[in-house]
Amino acid sequence: MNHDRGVISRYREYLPVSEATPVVSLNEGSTPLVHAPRLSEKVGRGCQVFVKYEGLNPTCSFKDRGMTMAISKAAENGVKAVICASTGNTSASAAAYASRAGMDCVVILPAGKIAMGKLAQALVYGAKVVEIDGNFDDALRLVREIGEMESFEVVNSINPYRIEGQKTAAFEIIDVLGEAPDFHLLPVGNAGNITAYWKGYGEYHAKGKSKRLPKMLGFQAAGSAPLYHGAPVANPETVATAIRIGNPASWDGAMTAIQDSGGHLDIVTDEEILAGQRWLASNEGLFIEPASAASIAGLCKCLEMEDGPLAGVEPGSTLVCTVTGHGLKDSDIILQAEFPMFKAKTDKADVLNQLGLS
Ligand code: AN7
Repeated sequence: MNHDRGVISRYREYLPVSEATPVVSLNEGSTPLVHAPRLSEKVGRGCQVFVKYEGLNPTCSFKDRGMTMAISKAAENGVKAVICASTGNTSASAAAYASRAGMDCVVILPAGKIAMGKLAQALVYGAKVVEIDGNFDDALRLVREIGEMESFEVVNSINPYRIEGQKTAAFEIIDVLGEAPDFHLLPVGNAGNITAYWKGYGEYHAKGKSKRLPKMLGFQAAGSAPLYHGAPVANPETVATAIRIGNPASWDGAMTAIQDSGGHLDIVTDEEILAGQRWLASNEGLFIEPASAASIAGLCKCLEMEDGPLAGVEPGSTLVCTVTGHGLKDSDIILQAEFPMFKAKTDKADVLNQLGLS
């Protein structure tokens, strides 16, 4: 049976696939571009903000777009085993698509720094999980070394097929809006996604599918901001474990996207990230993981800046924030925080009393 859904089947003519490529897909992509009325109000001037909700992919992050390409090409090349380093989401996605393709999957993870939901995913999909006493950058270095052995195909974003698949998110946005947004905001970790979006916007523009290119605004966590500081960070730290990365693989791609688009690179603190996460959940009904909230926190920060990239934003502009992963992947971070809860006896009067309604 022909698989008629997923990003390869829908964007085949823009991707390096052929009849000989066995498509390994879990119907990724086609994620909602959700209008955000309260965020739009915050921006003001009749601007419209949309949220590209990538947590609704099959493994609940944007990584599935690139992974369908990487695993399909690996299958075409007769690969039997794949390997990746990960802060969590890449490993969940690689494990799922490898299982679908009947391949072995090894994932190398920084011990104790992976959100529980992501670790559970890698395990249940059947990956061999190796925890190391090091960070993501150490894990990626190991993967590069092991990947030189013929028996493993590396499916980190140093694998160019990953970027190819991920660029389809930009296509979807233009397909829905009928034009590219004026601004595109997203979190930056290993920097593959911002590189991929810029490639996607460029390719659709060249085909005449859009008249303009967006300004790309990238946001790193303040404690893990090598691009912002212009040098690798030896010991990156942030509550947003997905972007706890000190030496991004797609460094040049990210800087090109920001410079060529006339965009902006900035940092957001852990407090701003967590506030952005809660704000989006409690005001727009969208639960996203902390790393994803870097784009929301970044938008809020830019709105406060007097001469930032959104100062004097043209009335009626369109802004898209990519939110990269689902909030349920890291529910611990919510449950550890101090949200008020009520305890009551199994008794109507007491429930109302505890709620202050009696
Ligand atoms: C939710 O899974 O690097 O800048 O190993 O999981 O393309 O790296 C994850 C990255 C943003 C950053 N949001 O994207 C991994 C990994 C979420 C993420 C990013 C990641 P890139």
